[in-house]
Amino acid sequence: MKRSRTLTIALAALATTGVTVVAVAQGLPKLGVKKTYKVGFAQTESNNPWRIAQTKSMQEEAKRLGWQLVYTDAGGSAAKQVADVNSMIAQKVDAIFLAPREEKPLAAAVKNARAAGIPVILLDRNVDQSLAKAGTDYVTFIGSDFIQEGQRVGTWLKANHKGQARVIQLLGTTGSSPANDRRKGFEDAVKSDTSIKILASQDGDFARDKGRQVMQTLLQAHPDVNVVYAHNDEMAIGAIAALEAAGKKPGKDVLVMSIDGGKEAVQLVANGKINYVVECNPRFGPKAYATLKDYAAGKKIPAKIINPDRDYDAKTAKAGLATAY
Ligand code: GYE
Repeated sequence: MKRSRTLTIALAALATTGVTVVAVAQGLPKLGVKKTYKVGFAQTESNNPWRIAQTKSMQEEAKRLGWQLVYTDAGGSAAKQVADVNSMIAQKVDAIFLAPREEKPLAAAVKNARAAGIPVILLDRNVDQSLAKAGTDYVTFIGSDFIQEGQRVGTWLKANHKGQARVIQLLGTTGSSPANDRRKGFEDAVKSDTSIKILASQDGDFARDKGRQVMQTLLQAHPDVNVVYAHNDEMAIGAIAALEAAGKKPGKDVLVMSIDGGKEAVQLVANGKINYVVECNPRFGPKAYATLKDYAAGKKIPAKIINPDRDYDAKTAKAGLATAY
């Protein structure tokens, strides 16, 4: 390693005092080119088809490549996911793929891995950009543009609602990047339209039954709701159950919009109970490992790699069903 003259003098001076000097890494940990790798995938939870499809894609591609995959499931706990990453570090994996449950707590896990010399690639969710940065703390983020997803829902609503739109927004997990960004994109898109009013926005944790419960409660406070925007399919499906239990017709009395585009939701679009879905593709495997290989080969990796996403409405849902995950 080439050191500056000043640094060499400073190190020599410190050595005489008996202080041990640990070199602090600048930039990302290196990764050598190898035939196979042992990599970690720290999943956030497995309670919905989106997560299951993502895990399957990561496992299948590792198998196809002949790589060893250390898989953990944090079961919906950010603290467990931090511990999972630490255990991967202890097992000396070559690299870590992380789907960070929440933006802030998982930034610390990214930094732990970096300090241990293990490169991290973020999958599907991001970390707080003021705490950890692409190109320094982690290699890149691979996933959808969540702000754009929210904007697409807002734009669709502006073009398709009739009269006054009274919206209930079911938010994804508090502190997660898709919840923050899907809200921002949507609210920015509808802000200028005075015929759209957001009655309430509440956390449904990206989960079906939580979405149902939250919708049931909000329906009592806002019986005049005529639009539901759910940050994922699961909460939309939960909301549909609550609407039907209250005697309303989802898709007709109440417009329903969501994000993800799983088969069940796309089928509901075809059946007319959901009006509009923006896809968020969970099939990360091939792109994730190809990106790691590029990184090992010394190629320049962009700070973000954005997946292209389709959308589904009454006209396109049937045709899209076959390829929806
Ligand atoms: O929409 C949801 C999942 O982070 C993009 O998390 C992902 C979201 C996805 O649990 O269904």
